[in-house]
Amino acid sequence: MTRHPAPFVDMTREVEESLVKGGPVVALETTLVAHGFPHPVGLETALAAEQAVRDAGAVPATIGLVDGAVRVGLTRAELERMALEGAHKVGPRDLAPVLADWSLGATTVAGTLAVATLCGIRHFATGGIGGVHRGAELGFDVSADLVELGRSQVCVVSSGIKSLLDVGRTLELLETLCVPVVGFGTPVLPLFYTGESDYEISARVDTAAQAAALCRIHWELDRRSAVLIANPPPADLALAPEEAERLIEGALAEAREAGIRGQRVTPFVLGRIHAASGGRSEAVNRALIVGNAGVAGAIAAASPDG
Ligand code: PSU
Ligand code: MN
Repeated sequence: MTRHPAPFVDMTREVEESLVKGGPVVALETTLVAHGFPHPVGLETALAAEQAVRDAGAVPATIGLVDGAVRVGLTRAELERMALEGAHKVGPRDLAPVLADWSLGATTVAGTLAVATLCGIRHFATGGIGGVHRGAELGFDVSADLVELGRSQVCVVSSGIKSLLDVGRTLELLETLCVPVVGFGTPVLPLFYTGESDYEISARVDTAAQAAALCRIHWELDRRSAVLIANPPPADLALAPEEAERLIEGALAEAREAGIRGQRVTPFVLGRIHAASGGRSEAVNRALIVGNAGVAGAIAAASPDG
């Protein structure tokens, strides 16, 4: 590990070298490792995502908080700790508190974007972004992912918006926050477990090179926001829309009954859906994360300055 100029940030040599040379680097988050899957699926998914980034010709930078430092590029042993030790779920507001008490922290999309920006990393892959939760007009549960997407110059590859959210309102807020939502080989918004939806999106690209060009133009126009690349889940594993909705409704009802609130909502609901679908939602979730990592790697590799 070498000490990065930003305080509290440790980068692996590999990541630092690639960044210094303007090479392709893809940030990966750890909340999905620690809270998105039962063990050992989270760990396996993280390792497969890193490999997909490498296969596409880029360097993976999996981010988490370990022993008072932000680590950019985790070792396998650290990833294992993330998956096993009940790491804190770390959004942007949690970075300082978790660093201050030296606990283990798994960064969300928002937390990871904050770190990527600090380090000058321009590409990032996840499963599905957070957004406006259903019922947020009463409960105010709107993910900090949206705030950071609105102010991070990062190309974010996800399988659209998690359909357990209020997708329409999330799209509205993304527009308000000046974030282009770009279909990757699709004219409609993928909904995480399903590739199809009735939501149209503002733009479409069909290749990594086109995505890279679009991002470059967005930032050359001095736009300070992210570009969201919406990549559908693999068709052979995707769930039927009606089935996905039924699973989501069931899991949200369970969450309400159990009084689950705040940061625990998303992990709880994903877990209940995995259980109720007999593992099929888990299989598509895992595959889409790895697919998104590959697409982010290809876009990074097609970008002139990583
Ligand atoms: N994508 C997945 N599984 C996940 C997540 C994304 O396939 O668990 C995580 C991301 O870290 C995202 C978080 O930031 O869910 C959203 O949490 P919340 O709704 O509490 O902001
Ligand atoms: Mn929330």
